[in-house]
Amino acid sequence: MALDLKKAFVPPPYKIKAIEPLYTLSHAERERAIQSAHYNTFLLPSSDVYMDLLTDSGTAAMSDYQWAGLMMGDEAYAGSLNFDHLEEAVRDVFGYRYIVPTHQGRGAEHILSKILIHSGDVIPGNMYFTTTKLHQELAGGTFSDVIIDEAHDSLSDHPFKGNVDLKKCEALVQKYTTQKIPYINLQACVNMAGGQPFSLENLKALREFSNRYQIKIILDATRVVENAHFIKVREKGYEAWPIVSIVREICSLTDGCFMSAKKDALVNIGGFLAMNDEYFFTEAKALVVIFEGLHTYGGLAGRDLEAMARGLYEATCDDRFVAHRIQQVEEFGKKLMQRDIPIVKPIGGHAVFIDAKRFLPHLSQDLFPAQALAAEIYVESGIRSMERGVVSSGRDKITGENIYPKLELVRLTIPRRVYTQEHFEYATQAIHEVYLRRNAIKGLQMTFEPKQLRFFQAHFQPIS
Ligand code: PM9
Repeated sequence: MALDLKKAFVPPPYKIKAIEPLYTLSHAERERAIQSAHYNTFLLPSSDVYMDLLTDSGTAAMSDYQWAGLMMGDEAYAGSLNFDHLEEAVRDVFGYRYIVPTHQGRGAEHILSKILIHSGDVIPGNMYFTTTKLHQELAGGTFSDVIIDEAHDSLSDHPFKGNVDLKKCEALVQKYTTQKIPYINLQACVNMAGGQPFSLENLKALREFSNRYQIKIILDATRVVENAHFIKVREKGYEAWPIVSIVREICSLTDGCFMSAKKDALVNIGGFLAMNDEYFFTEAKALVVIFEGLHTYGGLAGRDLEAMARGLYEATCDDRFVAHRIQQVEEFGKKLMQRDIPIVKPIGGHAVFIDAKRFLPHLSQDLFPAQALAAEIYVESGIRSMERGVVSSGRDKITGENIYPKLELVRLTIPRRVYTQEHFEYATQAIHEVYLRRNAIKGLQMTFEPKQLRFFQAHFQPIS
């Protein structure tokens, strides 16, 4: 039976071979646990968590084929066979000529930023991502948001909220000149916007723009497979294209990419930079050896490279994988909507995002409503989620003031191939319980703030 991904219910293209037991703390124990974690879900021990929706990063269940690949690790310091496999996979799936492995995505961001960004540069991007923006700033650059306005509106159901607004790019060129814009950072399935894709039509227009001004496009390929799926089901003309061909088409319109392989490449650790330009490759090889490891392992074990190579093929060569994954996320989002829980629309690729401003309208943003809501959901259910709002946005690097983003969200992130519909039924009921008592939820104040990426380690306490 040919699979019509637009119409068909896509059953899981896998079955469960090994399980990991989950434990449940009592309500009183969870109250104590979140207090000890300073109301920051990142600081909870995972043994205190029933269902972990903190992130889809490094949390996928690997296949038996990937686990078997671990036994094939060639742990030679130099020239590991597994590097050849990874290089071949990246060439096959993405089409870039050169690859430099890194321990994870931010290792690649670090090297990329050091090579391409000079002090005073401006880097346009379709919404910021926390680690990406920080590396741009550490290299002396400034991020500038060029995503379409709809992306900042949780109620807009634009099908491609990850699109770049070319007028915003043009304005940057006029203001700063092309000399100050080393590249455009194009993120697939924009994380902070709710996992929203860009369209190929938009990318083609961006390519014309960047050709005209001789500005590179660097793809953040972390969730490019999910973006390709949305193109397949939402953009006219691509319905019959295999996912792998759409991924290739996306990559062919860019000059290189960085990837956190911990997401769409289905591994627990890993990342890479890939490009066609030999000079860029040579520079990246020179830096990776300083910060990550030799250019044929980049801080990873041979077995990690093998799992990554196999994961890249698995994620892209059977269209049912990503179709089922996105369907699972969508069904969860629909269940929440049926119970009137306000979420970002359209439902994204890797997560369902609760709109904390609409969930807790009585809390102003300086009381960290999304942080407070994530803590409440944990206490109610043992489900761990994550704040994606004012805490994640951090402070303006010049004024030092808090940045108040339009989107104040709690991210319920779905690990790949890990949870079943019953888990999501449980999560829906639990979040509904929190919704019913939402008016009694109090805000938080921050009691400890790390200098960088504060959301990971900040401390909070309830306001009295
Ligand atoms: N993303 C996530 O949970 C993990 C860190 S933030 C909690 O969403 C994009 C689009 C990402 C991303 C990580 C990175 C960095 C780059 N781009 O975490 O260093 O979503 O592998 O990748 C996380 P690494």
